[in-house]
Amino acid sequence: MGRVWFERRKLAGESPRRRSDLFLHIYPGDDAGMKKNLITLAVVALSLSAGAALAAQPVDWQLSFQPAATPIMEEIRWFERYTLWFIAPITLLVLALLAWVIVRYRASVNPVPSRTSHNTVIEVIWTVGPVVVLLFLAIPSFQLLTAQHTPDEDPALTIKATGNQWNWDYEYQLDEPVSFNSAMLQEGDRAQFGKEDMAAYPRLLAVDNEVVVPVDTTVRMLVTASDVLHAFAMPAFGIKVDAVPGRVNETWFKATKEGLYYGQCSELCGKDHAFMPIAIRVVAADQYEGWLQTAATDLDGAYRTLMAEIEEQKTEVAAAGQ
Ligand SMILES: [Cu+2]
Repeated sequence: MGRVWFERRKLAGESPRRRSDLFLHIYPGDDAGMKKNLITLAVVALSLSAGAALAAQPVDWQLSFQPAATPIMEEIRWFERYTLWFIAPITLLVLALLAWVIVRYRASVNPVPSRTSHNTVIEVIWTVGPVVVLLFLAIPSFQLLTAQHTPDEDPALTIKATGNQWNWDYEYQLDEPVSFNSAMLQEGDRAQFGKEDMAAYPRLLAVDNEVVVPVDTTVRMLVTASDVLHAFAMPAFGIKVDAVPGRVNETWFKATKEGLYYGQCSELCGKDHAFMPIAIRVVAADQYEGWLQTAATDLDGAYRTLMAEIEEQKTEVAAAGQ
């Protein structure tokens, strides 16, 4: 593979929002209160770490990325942290130099400024230093860029997404193609679709018909548009690609965690741009096969069966855990 730089790191899906909140509220002003808060903190931290695997949608006050659901997104998260190791020290160094110059060379203590205009050593350092830093950033960056355009294996499934004002058409490119439209779930339709759970099917992100894909499978996405520019984006998968009328763009993903993932159109496309979400449900291979077989003739029935299977699975897991 030649991607030696990317020793993949399993990154914990922590939630910055809660972390900063807790930091602000942890010290109540007295020791007894502090102890109580620390216990609460521990309980909250435990429950957060347990829930992190399911977080496949934005959370309030989120500061960082969503937890990764594909190897590419894990690499993106790794690269973001890696670049911070360069950005933070450089910013602090520049800040310190500025402060030093402002204080040490202010007019009142340094009335006669130096007239020095060249210093070879310093000039070599400030040329070579940034070049080295840029090399350290460029090499893993280009490797990540290449990886994003190169699937690990031949895609087992191709899905075409067509952006419309303001919903998406999906077409599974199989011998017997399956195609359907996916639009934002209307509040009044929750009961009809069995999507009353506001946490799993959040307002403005939930859709009527999700894209269903099997887990651990390389999926090719062909992306286009029927009217104006849109963009197909799925943060947890690390993909974002323009949907351009008359042109077919391509991307791919391999989701390694089952779950329901949300994205949004990411190109300003008109008045309802904010109301054409994208939802992808990653399920076990047999669940996907079952859904696909029914979907061609009875789409609603296919979703109902699939959702019932997933519910049953959850109940079994919960029962096994007790
Ligand atoms: Cu759009």
